[in-house]
Amino acid sequence: MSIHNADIAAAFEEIADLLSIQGANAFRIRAYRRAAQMLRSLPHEIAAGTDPAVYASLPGIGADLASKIAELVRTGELDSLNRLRREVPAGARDLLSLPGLGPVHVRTLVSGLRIGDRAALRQALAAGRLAGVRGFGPALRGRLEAALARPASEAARRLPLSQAAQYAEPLRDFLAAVPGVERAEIVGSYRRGRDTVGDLDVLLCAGDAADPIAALRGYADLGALNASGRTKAAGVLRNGLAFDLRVVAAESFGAALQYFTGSKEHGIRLRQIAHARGLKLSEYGLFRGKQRLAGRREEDVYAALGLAWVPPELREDRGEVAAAERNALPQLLLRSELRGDLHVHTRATDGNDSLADMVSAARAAGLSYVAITDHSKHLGIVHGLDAGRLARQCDAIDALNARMRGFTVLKGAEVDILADGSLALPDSVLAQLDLVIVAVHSHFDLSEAKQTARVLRALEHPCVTILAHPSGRLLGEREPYTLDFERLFAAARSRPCYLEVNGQPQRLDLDDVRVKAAIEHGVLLSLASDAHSVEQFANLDGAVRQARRGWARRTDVLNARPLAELRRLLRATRG
Ligand code: DGT
Ligand code: CA
Ligand code: CA
Repeated sequence: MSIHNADIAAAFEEIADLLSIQGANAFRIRAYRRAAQMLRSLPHEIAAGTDPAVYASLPGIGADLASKIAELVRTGELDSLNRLRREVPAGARDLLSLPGLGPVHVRTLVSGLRIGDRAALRQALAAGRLAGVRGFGPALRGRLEAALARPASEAARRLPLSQAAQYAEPLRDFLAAVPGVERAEIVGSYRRGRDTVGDLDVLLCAGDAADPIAALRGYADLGALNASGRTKAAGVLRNGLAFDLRVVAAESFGAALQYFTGSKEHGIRLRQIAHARGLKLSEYGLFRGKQRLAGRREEDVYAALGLAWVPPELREDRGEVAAAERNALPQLLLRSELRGDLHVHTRATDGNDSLADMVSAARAAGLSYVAITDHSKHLGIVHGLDAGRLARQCDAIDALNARMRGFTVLKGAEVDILADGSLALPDSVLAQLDLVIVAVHSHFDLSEAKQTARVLRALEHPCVTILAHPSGRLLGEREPYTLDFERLFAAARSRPCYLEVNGQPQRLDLDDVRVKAAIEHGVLLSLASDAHSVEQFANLDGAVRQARRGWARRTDVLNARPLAELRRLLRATRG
């Protein structure tokens, strides 16, 4: 059996969770979390062999973690994780899956208050025992009450796209290589580039002689398979990800691609248009009576309905069908149109690589400028920069710029928005930077009114350029904080300042719906990798995908502008 990066990351993340419930050393916990984050962002699979030395060369992986990776690759299990699972009661581990509850909360509940499972937590909330307990403000208590009132099935987990990809791509490659299979595509929400996927939908084009479903029975990552005949199957992969599979003939492939890419609502719109023209649209084709008007190619299906071809990212019934009828779909942003990246970390704070290496990697990613935005010194941030260290980093950037042609490094910082909306670095320091990113990294559970007032106050600061990951969500881990986005968009537009689309696989923040709303408010977006290591410039792909789902064009994006224009837009924020 094969171990994917996502499996190793999940194991390390679980170790970190369990260790922090136990109150273990914060440094040790952080090492596991950073390793997990690094593994999730690697563009290639690492499970090549069982020699720990190979893994020790990865950023942030020391001898201990390297031997754990080797053990996982060799045995599929980790002794130390199994031990932790025995030590931490199942009820306490289950509490971690509740929205808004991190390991520190769970430790407070379990060790401090003897609340060891959902039932006990429900009782404690009802009895008002958590009022006044540190970290359990009214917003979090309300969220927990709501979550505990929902039946467990509704909390069924969706997988972040990046994790699904680590299973989807090998599955597609495997099926594409089965003799007689002409095409293999992962369709459904995966093809639409949605931030999370419920299941994978696999579409194959194959003639009668091929039997890909029989071949699939020998697939190493297969958990279970439920097939009915040679054209239809459903199953689960070893990591619990479910899939549906359909095999169709070439003359229907385009229609099936359209049908199973969805969304369901987009498909319904198309069928309404077909119906109005006296036609019938199905996964087999577009028909007038028995005559097939289109079906082989997806473009033909749209064209035969009088529609421009709709990029999969837009197929959510958010106005795209009407736009396709008028031939007025937006010219969606391309990755190749990004000129720079305005949110990047180095090992001066919590990144893995040096300034010089990050700059080389940015150039290699096809960019022509990059802003270095290490963290300000503040509680909870490792080695945050103070004024002195930031000044030295600025000198190093000047020296680099003096040596380079055709590439520019901008000076920036990612500064915490403190609880009251003030910033964690003094104005005199901020004024010397080319740009200032601000972000919420604490006090996630303020009321909507307080959180909104806090963030808006930060944006009023004359040095602030960009609000990073505006909702604060972490997919599968942390809900977005409550914030009045209408007011945020209005404020960003009039100030002006810019809003980030953070491409970290677990953030993808702003989300698609809010990207569209921000653009409609006339707010410019900064698409950012938030790279903490050289590989993570690949996060820009995720930011672009998300922005496309929000209808973003080149002109909506701050860092799609050439440097001179960017500089003008940066100056425009200086109040
Ligand atoms: P997911 O899996 O929750 O992330 O979302 P999807 O969009 O992949 O949904 P899924 O897997 O249930 O179905 C895949 C596609 O198949 C869906 O996007 C459109 C099509 N489809 C499925 N069920 C229906 C249906 O009842 N009516 C129509 N028109 N299309 C459907
Ligand atoms: Ca699906
Ligand atoms: Ca499905």
